[in-house]
Amino acid sequence: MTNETIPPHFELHTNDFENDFIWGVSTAAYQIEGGHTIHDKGESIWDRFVSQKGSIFREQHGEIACDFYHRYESDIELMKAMNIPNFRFSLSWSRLMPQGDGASSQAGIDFYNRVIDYCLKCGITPWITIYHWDLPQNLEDKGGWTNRDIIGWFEGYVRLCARHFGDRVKHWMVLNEPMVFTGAGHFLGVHAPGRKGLKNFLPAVHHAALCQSAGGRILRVEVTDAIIGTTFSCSQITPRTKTKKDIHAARKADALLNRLFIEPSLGLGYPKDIKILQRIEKFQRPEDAKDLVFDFDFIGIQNYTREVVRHSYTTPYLRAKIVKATNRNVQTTLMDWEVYPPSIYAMIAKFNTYKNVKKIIITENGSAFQDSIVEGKVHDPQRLAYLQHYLKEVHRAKNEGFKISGYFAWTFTDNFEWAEGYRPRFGLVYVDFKNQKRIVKSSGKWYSEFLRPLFDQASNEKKEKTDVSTGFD
Ligand code: IFM
Repeated sequence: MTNETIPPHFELHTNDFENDFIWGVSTAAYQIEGGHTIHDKGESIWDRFVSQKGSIFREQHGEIACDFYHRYESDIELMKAMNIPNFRFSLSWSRLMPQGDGASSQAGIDFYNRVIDYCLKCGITPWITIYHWDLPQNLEDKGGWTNRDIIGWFEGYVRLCARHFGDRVKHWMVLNEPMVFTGAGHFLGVHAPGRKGLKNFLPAVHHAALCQSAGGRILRVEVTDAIIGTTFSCSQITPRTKTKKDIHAARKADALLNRLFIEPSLGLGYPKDIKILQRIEKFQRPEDAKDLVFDFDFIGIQNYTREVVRHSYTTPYLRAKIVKATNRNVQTTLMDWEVYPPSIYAMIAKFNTYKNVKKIIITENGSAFQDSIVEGKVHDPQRLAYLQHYLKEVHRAKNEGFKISGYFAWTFTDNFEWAEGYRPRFGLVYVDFKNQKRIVKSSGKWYSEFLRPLFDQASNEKKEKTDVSTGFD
């Protein structure tokens, strides 16, 4: 690692954060594992969705993805070589329970046992997300998230995960970004399972919110020393103008994008700012108000950008519309998301205001830019600058005394970016999908150097060596 990639003005070090600040990388099962039909794995909604023509960029799919199923050892070794102390990954429900309920798969359980054990062998702490969007297709066929029975199915799945892995895994997250899998998957139809409209969205929201807390309660009972969180997507919302109409539109977008799932879990109910949300009442039972609540040990927030919002007569239900970043003459990533570092600070500040949020962890943050291999190396100055500038904002929040206690970069290796396929590369490590070769990008090298003091400190403390080592230049 040379200093060439670090701007001279960048003076942040891990010791500027508290000693117990958590650093890591995040991934998700469908995006990296591949092995989609191996052993007795069942079909998931993403396995099905990618096979529907026109759903995914160039008809790409996650059948092989990063082949993490077979390459987990070398990937975890690389993580270790990059001084990354915490690895957040999700479990595939249909790998563990092929039909979603009923019988479990021993091959699936064995796979995650191997991953967990290898992390621990390498001195890396595993952080598990129970559900990152890949519902078993068999459950979808019965209505999936729109069917209230999902609560029972989900509880069975959480119990299985906790009982098999809870002896070694102490850090758990129940759901990944429920707003995205309900919004994109059940309202817009652009993600699996491709359902559309309020009739799907509202019950999916309510059942996901109930599963969020139910999952937390099961983990609390099954893994008594677990640290339990859940994760939310969030973006700073800026009204396009100072007119009343735009400000009102921005408030509604904020309620939908940032508050919809956190507030019921804190006992505040669903945000009242959006009339149509009141229709959730139709799916509510008297006991739900208290069942929606769970005392999470931490809240994971996932921030990438901000949204500028304007009033719009033509947008059904919401009357609010996002002004595309590409129409605003700002720097954007390959996702057409604005690069706007103060957004992460604003989101930490926002979640910090909830009295009952005990700790906040950034469980995802990252960027997709065009990468190319030049003389065997991937130099990615834009991703590096993004990472550094966002980290500065996290540090600002920390300095101001907010309850922020960790940061996970999205993501370790380039992977399958859902409907966008493999085009947007978010990884700190480049993957050549033709031969599965990994190349640590400049941003990954920088993150690794940034984290090195933690690694040195940990090795000094432990005075113990594992037999695993992988070099990268
Ligand atoms: O790739 C996704 C991830 O699965 C969930 N959060 C946002 C990431 C980037 O779009």
